[in-house]
Amino acid sequence: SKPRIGVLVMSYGTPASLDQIEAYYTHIRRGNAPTSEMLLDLTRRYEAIVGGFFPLRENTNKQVQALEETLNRLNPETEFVCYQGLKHAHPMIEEGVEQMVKDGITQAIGVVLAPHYSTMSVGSYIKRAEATAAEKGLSIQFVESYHLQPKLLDALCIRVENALKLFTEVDREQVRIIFTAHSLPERILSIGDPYPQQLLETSQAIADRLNLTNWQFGWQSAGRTAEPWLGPDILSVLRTISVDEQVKQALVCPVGFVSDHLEVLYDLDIEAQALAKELGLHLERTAALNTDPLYMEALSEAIAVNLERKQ
Ligand code: FEC
Repeated sequence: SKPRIGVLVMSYGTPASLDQIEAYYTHIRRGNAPTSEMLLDLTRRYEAIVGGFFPLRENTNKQVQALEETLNRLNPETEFVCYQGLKHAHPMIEEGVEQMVKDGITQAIGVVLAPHYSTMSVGSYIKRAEATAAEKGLSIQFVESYHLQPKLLDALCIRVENALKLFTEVDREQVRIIFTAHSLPERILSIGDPYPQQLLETSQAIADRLNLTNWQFGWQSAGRTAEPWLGPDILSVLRTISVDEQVKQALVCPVGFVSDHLEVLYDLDIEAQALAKELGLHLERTAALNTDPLYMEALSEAIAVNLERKQ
């Protein structure tokens, strides 16, 4: 029979219902419960996003299912079985690994639904999966990043091209393109974390393929903590380009995210959009990848290459 490989598909996770927001937020804050003010603010943001609460859950479910189908279609000689492992919600990363073991999986690979490696993001997902796998005696390897995977770039380029068509009032050269990703605490720089570099490489690769010259990088969604986070933040970028550079059209392309969720639907579509309106800036954003077949193929190819390398 065919070899069977378990794939641990890891993603951020989102609450299951409004009354779960506090537990979710406490988990993100490593066991420290948020103040009632912080909780109210996060609840308000979830309530404001279009498409109802917590779209990330259904998007992740669909991505995991689509990835399993794609892997099995592209690799008919192997049986791939996908398992979810979420960072801050159930099924947690540890629960995903335990389920694999219960199902008799003996060979596994893990991948995160985020293309860029950082010790604080992908690295921490991997650490948790590795610890449980070691405890249970499961052999597992990981895709650490796939930020230059050709099909990922194809999918992102198509989205930039499509979004540029929304600016009918000017030539596309006049539209400032801002690639964004989730900010992280500045202290990642002192440990030589590859995250900022990988994000710039993805942005540059898209710009090169599409001959874009009018672009820059910005951070978004910095956490509400006392320490400094990587900047400039998208909101200050929008202010600067509008006030100091008289830019009137901008396109934001959140290359660090692969799904419609709070950080896209609130931080960009509501918060950044409100500021753009105030500034008189025509702001658009590229569509999220979600279950784009090209993204699913990019993930499948990154997994296949990693499996070959380790055999
Ligand atoms: O739609 C949803 O329900 C979830 C949206 C969501 C995504 C996401 C992705 C990333 N985060 C990353 C890092 C941090 C660090 C902290 C942090 C805090 C939050 C809070 C919420 C939240 N994150 Fe998140 N993140 C999402 C949601 N994130 C809510 C807490 C409230 C707030 O600050 O707004 C700070 C934690 C701390 O206190 O120490 C650090 C990174 C990503 C992108 C990569 C990935 O998906 O893993 C990095 C989606």
